[in-house]
Formats: sequence, C-alpha cells, structure tokens
Amino acid sequence: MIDKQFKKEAFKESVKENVKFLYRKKLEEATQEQIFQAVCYTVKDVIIDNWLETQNAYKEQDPKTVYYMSMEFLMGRALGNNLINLTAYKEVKEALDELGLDLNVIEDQEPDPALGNGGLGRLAACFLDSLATLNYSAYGCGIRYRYGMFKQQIKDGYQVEVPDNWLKNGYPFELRRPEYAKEVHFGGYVDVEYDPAIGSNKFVHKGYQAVKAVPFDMPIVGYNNKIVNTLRIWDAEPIVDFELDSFDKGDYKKAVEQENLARNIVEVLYPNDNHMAGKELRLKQQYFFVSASLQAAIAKYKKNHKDIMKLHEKVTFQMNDTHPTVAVAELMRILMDEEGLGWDDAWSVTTKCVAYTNHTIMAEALEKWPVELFSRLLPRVYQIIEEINRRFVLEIQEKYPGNYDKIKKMAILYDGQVKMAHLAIVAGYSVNGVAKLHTEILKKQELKDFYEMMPEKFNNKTNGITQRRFLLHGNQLLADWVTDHIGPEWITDLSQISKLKVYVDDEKAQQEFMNIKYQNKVRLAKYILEHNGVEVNPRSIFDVQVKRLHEYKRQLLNILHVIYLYDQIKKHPEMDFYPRTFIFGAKASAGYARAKKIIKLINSVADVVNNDASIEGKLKVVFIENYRVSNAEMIFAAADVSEQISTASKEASGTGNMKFMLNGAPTLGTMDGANVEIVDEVGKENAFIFGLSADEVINYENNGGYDPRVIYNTDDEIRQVLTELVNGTFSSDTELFRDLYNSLLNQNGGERADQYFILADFRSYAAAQKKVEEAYKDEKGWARMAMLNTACAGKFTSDRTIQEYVDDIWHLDKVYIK
Ligand code: HBZ
Repeated sequence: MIDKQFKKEAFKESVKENVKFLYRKKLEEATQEQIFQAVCYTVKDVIIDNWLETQNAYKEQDPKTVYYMSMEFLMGRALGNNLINLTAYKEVKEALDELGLDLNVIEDQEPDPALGNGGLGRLAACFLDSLATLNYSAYGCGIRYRYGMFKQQIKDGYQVEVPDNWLKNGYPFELRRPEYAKEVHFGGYVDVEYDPAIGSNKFVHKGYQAVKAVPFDMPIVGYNNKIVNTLRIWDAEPIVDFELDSFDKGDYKKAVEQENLARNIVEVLYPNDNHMAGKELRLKQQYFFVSASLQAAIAKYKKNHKDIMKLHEKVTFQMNDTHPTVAVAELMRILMDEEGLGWDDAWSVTTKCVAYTNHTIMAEALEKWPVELFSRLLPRVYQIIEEINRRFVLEIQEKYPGNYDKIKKMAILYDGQVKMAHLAIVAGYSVNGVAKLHTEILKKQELKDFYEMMPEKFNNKTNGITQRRFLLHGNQLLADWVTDHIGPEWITDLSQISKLKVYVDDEKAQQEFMNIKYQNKVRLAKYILEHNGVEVNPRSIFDVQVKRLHEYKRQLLNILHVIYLYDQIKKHPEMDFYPRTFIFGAKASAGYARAKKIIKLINSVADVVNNDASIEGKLKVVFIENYRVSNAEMIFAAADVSEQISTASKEASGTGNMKFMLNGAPTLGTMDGANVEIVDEVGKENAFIFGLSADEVINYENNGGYDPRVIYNTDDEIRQVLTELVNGTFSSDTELFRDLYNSLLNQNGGERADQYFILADFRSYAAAQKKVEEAYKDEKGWARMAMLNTACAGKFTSDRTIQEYVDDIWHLDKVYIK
C-alpha cells in the first residue's frame, strides 16, 4: 500500500482518534454507524491529499475538461468503492479485523446515495469512475437532492414508497463549497436598455426571483492512479436569510417566495424512468443545476484563459439525455449577456461545446415543454430559443424549399411546445445513441429527418459498466480467482479477461468457477431469508430479472411464464423439472399504477407457489425489496440466468445485461439493445435468444397485423394462464388483476391490445426457458458457457466506452500525477 495512512497501525489509530473526536467515545462504546463515520473520515483524509494533488496537476497541465451534465448520478455506496480504487481494501479489512470489526458490517451502515432512477443515472456513475481511472479531467454536474430515489417496502404484496433521507446522519465524503456559490434567476420579464459601453441596446432580465446555488463536492477516486475527480452537486439556499423586517419594507411576499423556491427546488428526485412528468418544478430543477454548472465552468475557464472564443479548446459539455438541454440556451445567454459576444460568435462557441446522448425512443419519455410554462419561468432563455428556432427553420426551408412537413416535424418550437431533443440536436456537435441497434433505430426511424439533414453529427457509443464495482468489489471471490489465473491487468484493461478462454474446458477451473457461483448463491439465499423470510435452495437455478419496473421491460411476461410452469408441474407432477428460483427486484414509479399492479401480481404468485407443498419446492418466486446499487452487486454475483426480455427495439441498451455477463450469467433475452452485441461477443450458442426482432415489432407498430386474441383463442395453455389472472387463483378478489388481463387482450383508447407483444413472444420465450433448463443439467456444458460469458465481457467495460467518447467527441488530454 502506497499511503502511510493505510499502514495498519496508523489506520487503526486514526479510526480510534476519529471516534473520540467525533463522538467523545471509545471504540468499544461506539455504534457501528459511528465507526462507519470514523472510518470514512480516515479514508477521506487520504483522498483529500490526492484530490489536492490532482487539482494542482490540472492547473499546471491545463487539460481539456468534460462536464458530464446529468440530472442523475446513481452512485451507490462510496466507502467500499473508494477503498477498492485506493487499492487499500484488503489492508483496511485486516486492520478492522484486528480491532474486532467487520468491514462488511461497516459498509452496510452507509446509505446508498440514490440520486438516480435506473440505467441512465448508473451509467453516469460508471462514467465518472472510468474517467478518473483513465486519467481524464472531468466533472460530474448534478443536483444534491435532499431525498433521492424512494425506499421501497413491500406491504401485503404492494409497493409502498418511503422517503429516503440519505443525509440524515451527514454524508462523510461530501464537502460543502460555499465560496463557489452562484445565483440562478427565475420568472420576471425581459427589458431592453441602452448600454453606453457597447453603444447599442441590450436585453436585461428584471423582476426575477433568485436562488443561491451552493455546490457540494464528492471525490471520484481513480483506480490506483492518485487521480481524484469531482462530482459537483448543487444545493439551493435562499439568497437572503428570511428577515422579519422585510415585512415592513413591503417585500415580505417575495422573501417568502424566494425562501420556498430554494426549499422546494432540490427537495426530491422525480422517480420516473422513461416517462416525462411535465411538472414545472422539474424544469426549475433542470435550469437550476445547468445554470449554476455553466457559470462555474466558465468562471473556472476565465481564471487562466483570456479568450472566451476558445472555450471549446478546454471545455466540453455532455448532456445526459435532454434533461440538461436548456444548457444550449443558457450558454448562449451567458456568452451574449455576460460575456458580451454577438449572436454569431456565441453560436459558434456553443455549437462546439455541447453534445447530446439519447437514451430512449419511448415516445412518452421525450421532453416537450408548454411554451406558456417555459417562457414564464425562463423568459430570457425562451427568447433565445425562439431565435435559435427562427434561424433553424430558415435552414430547413433553404434545404427543403416548400416542404412544410419538414418544419412541422423538425422545428424546436411547434404546436405551442418546446421540443428539447430538437434543440439538443440542432446545437449539439455530436448526437449519440447508446448501443448499435439503438443508434440505427435513431437514424432510420425516430430521428430520421435530423440524420438526413446532418448525418455527420450522429454516432454510436455502446454503453459499458465499471468492472471495479461490479466484479472487484461486488464479487470478490471471482475477482480473486480471475486474478490468480490471468493476473490483475483486467482491473484496468478488461479486454485481458479473454485470457480466461483457455480455461473454459479445464475441469478443475470449471469446478472452481461454479463453486464460487455457489458460494455467492448461498450469500444471496441468506440475504433473501433475512429480508423476505423465504427459504431458497442455492442448488436451484437462480433466474434473475432486476431493473426498473416498466411494461416494455416485460416483467409481466416473466411472471406469466412462472404461472405457466406452475400449471405444468401441477398437471404433470411426475415430470422431470430442475428446481428453479425466479428472483425479481424492481421499483415502480410512484404514479405508474399498472407497474405497481405487476409488483402485486409477482408477490401474489410468490405467495401461492412458495406455499404449495404439492410442488415440493421445485419452484420458488422471490421479490427482493428495495432493489438498489448495494444489493445489486450481490445479486449479479449470484445469478445463473440473466433475464433481458424487453420488447425488441424498446430497450436502448441495458447495462444490467453487462453486469450479469461479467459475473458469468448467460443472457436469456430478445435481440434488443446491447443484447445484440453481447451475443456478437459470446456467440449465440452461449445465450438464449427468443422473440420478435426489432424490425418485426416496428413493422407491426407501423402497419398493424398483430392480434393477441388469435393467440388467446388458439393456445389453450396461454389462455389458462390468462384466465388465472381473473379466476381467483392468485387473489380472492377476481378484479384485482383485471386491468393486466385487459391490457393483454383489449384495445384501450389509443393503446393497442398487448402493446408490448407479450403473447406474441410467449411461446418462443417458454421454449428458450426450456433450453435453459436442459443446458443447466449439463454441468460441464453450463460451466463452460458461464465462463465464456465472463471471458467475453471485455468489450462492455465503461473504460472502453469512455475512451470512445474521448477519441470521437471530447478529445481530452491524459493527466498524470507524479
Ligand atoms: O438508460 C436507460 C435506458 O432505458 C437503458 O436502455 C440504457 O441502458 C440506460 C443507459 O443508457 N434510460 C433511463 O434509465 N432513463 C431514465 O432513467 C429516465 C429518467 C427520467 C426521465 C426519463 C428517463 O425523465
């Protein structure tokens, strides 16, 4: 270990000192939570030195910096990950052992900073890890929500949302930076005033409400390279402390309003994934963190650079979906109103500085704001968007004279709405999708008109995940085994993991690999017993679907298939059946009634199946409560089968699929998102692929021709499964699941019957599941397949993804710390 603080004796002393200092207690008297805090402060001490050194190196070497702008950073716990990246995990574990403490228990004291919903937020977190590890200068820019993603409790089979007060005990790794506070303005109006300095009129924003944005910095530790980057998340405070005497001055109302605005703005993360809520507060959140982040970035640039026209040489802003897209107009505003540039110069700089990543083609997720709301909340920014739109519409007319359909489809302002994706594409110098198939669909379907007009902007960046968290930390047994066989290079160069291929037919290696899987299954079984009170057999196949609950992800297909298997076992008790445990974990958006009903169905099926002695434990169903990053690490390590069963074309990429693969679980999935590339890497004989293709789905959607009733009427077994939703098999209330039943069979308003093609794919899914069972029975064959999945996962590291962003979009310079 490189740092003196991690010499065991010094570490132990420091922890004891911190317990004394923070809590006036001896170690023996402290709670585990207090010890957790003390350990974090010891670790933070080391990190701060590296953080300072990194900032010095950046100052000296002046590299180009990426600002990753995201409403969400789903970081997961920091302590264990920081120790891993400081290469101090094992030393610290031993030191704590010697103090009679268990590092795992201490890690479990940390709340998950859950400042994100799902894949998009977790991707941002993986990217920060890779940027630091690859020696690039980067800031994450986001919001310090008081309440992150809600905690999920399951009561009587229903999801109940409980507020996540993650800051309750103080978060040890964050640092408040009041000296970098910025002001952000809302509402008011735009006035025109003569400015003698420039000898012409200029626009002035007046009558606004102001909020103070105060940054909190979190360290992002690179792996074994002394780099520490920064995640900067903004808190909101009132500009002036609430003063009673302002009542007399007549601005009492405004003082209260400003105070309320500050209090509300960072209160809570919107818990929707792939769905736009359209709430005014959400737009306030967006502008709040974007404005503060841009102001900070420009102030930092101006410290060492004179020419604002060269901003793009040192700075680039990546917009994580359209959520931060107001950055386009805000950067224009700052460049014109604060820096004094004219329109053309400001546009030239802006369009070299901003780039956009698209994460979805789901129509309901596309951000469109009513003009009324937008222009009231952000009058000056709206004015700038009008001008961007006016000029863009002229360009369309020039390119497609007389073609008004193009304007209708492509304008930024249309039908009384501000279309954020259009703004992002028009201003962005790069537009990327997150997997090959997704990018192709963007080019050929969703964004076709834009692709035809500006093909040079479009590119693909297939997602990735960090192997440091999802193998080295989450699956320490397998990580050690891999290192024993091929050395430790895979930790920073995952392509090396292909060296495992020479072992896939080696019987000893197979046994060791599967024994590790078994131990991880035992660990998960223990967790399930403690948290769900359900006993599961670690010798059974662990078939896992963990991700947000969404109809397009088709947890409903999975549970309907479980019902089908249950029917089969009941009908043919003598049939050969390999024991199976179906494991689910998913949060549903609080307002998404059908998603919540699917959770209830899973739990109702679990109740019946798990308590039916006649099936002799062959089938178990478990719904893991409060799925989040910390328990995900354990779940991936224990999975035999990775369920990636979205309706083809709907899942932009998926990243859970990659985490399962790395941990040796073959994919059972559709040809969707990054599944396609997983199959390319591992071979289709080492995955279980089923279902309609993306082209087939899109064809049905565009031209009709799919009728689930035909399947219902002709397939007795499927009909029986559906009937059991409404005949009392899983609930004495026969109406409880009526909506799910109807959604599969009846058209409802604008919604097609079975719009996610569950019945269409049911038989091929069941057949693929049968193949899984057969394959699993062949122990050696399965071990080989599992190992090949791990060995072929090299492409799916976020280190590769980040290097592609750097090479094609960001053009950052590497920085080394002496
Ligand atoms: O982004 C996900 C995609 O569904 C998934 O396929 C992809 O792998 C991942 C990373 O690229 N999208 C999300 O997670 N989206 C959101 O969480 C979201 C949150 C708020 C919104 C819209 C979408 O307003």
